[in-house]
Amino acid sequence: MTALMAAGTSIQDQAVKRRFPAGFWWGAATAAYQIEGAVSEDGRTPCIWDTFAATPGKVANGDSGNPATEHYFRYRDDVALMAELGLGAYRFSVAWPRVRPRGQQTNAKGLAFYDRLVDELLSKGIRPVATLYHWDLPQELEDQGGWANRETAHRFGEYANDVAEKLGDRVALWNTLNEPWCSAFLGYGSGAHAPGKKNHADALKAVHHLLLGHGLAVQAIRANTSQAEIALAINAGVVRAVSEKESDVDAARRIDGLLNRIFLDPVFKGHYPQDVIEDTKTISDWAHVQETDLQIISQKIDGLGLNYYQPDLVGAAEPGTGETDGPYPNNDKVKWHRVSGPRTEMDWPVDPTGLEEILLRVKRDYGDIPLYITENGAAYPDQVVDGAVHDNDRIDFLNRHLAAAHQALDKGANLRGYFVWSLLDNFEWALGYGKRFGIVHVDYQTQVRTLKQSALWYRDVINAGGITA
Ligand code: IFM
Repeated sequence: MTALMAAGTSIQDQAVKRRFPAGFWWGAATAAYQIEGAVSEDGRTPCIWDTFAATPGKVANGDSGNPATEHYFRYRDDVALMAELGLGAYRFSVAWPRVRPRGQQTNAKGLAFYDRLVDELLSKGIRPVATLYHWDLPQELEDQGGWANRETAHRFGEYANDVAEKLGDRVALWNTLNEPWCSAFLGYGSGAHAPGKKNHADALKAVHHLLLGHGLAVQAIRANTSQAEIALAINAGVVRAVSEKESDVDAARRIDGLLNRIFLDPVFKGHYPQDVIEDTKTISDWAHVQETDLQIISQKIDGLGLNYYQPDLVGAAEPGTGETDGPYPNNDKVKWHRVSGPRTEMDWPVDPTGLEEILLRVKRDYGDIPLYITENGAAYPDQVVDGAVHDNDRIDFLNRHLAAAHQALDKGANLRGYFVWSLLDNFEWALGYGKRFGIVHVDYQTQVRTLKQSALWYRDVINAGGITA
């Protein structure tokens, strides 16, 4: 028996009240820029987050993705931890600037890292789930217009081809994009994320070019493997109106359009939602959408990843009182309201009902697509005390969300797997290292990893195949 097993709180003996289907994928997720560090290793060149983080005032404490958790050097130990927890799947992202430094030719050394990682995972019986774009656009491509430039979609397709050629025989599930909403609306709308641009017309172009890149990547992956399952991961959410007043309901429709349907409709229905086009016509003429693009975007995929954290509660803004510099075009028409109840350290409300709702909504509106919860988790102010991290809030958060996911399964959602965000504490983008999402604590001075109680709890959930409440 390992020390880890001795320390865990076994739930196998207790009655499992909510059992997940046999073959359910129990996983954890990370992203390259948030954990790898090694930003100049083996030919990697800067991405937009290196540049953004080096710009004073953009990231809390002046933090950057270097050295993060040094996963690039410590991946073997990290995979050993995953194996000890009993993970059945690991969702990581591939760093575009490692594989194609400066966005140009393929870099064999960069690809070799993911080759080693995938083999290491397989040697421990863990399914590799690869995300191709988790926000680390090579800086040179941004200098040519980034996602507001159609060419970036083509560069993405070429990069996807490199990765699929190398890993296509072993990756179990591909996510082309992670949360394109963030890339487009935080990157080019509010500017809170890299590249820090504030131009809503460009944000809408970015949406389209990200989706086009998704479609081109699907083609590239299919060309390299016959066995791959392909999906994309979106931060779909539930948008609730603060009252039944027509104007509040309309505000919820507007935000639902720009958060959910602007991505889901093109991918699963082959067109953009008409109301979104109408809502944004003063900002964009949508001339960037070319005739055959939607055929490429709506190619059949095999699943959908949903990253769920919190619902939105919105209403109409009184004229002149709304925010003008938020992520959304016409943001000033909508007012955000505070959801009551407990909150995480991100100040995000804890509301698992939204997870059940979004899983069932996708089935109702888009069909019986295999679904994966590709991210779900919470930041809390964890501390190591006598070698342990008692993160009971996180255990409660995860437990309640798994219960909601189970409820959705009971009601017919085609849910195949669940990935905790995150395996390790990591670089939380503009908030730096201050927010800890990991089930494994990382001491950034020493790089020592400590399994939090939530990791031990999750190990037991995986062993038992379900939760007790
Ligand atoms: O850390 C991020 C991740 O990169 C994308 N989804 C949300 C997480 C928490 O903010």
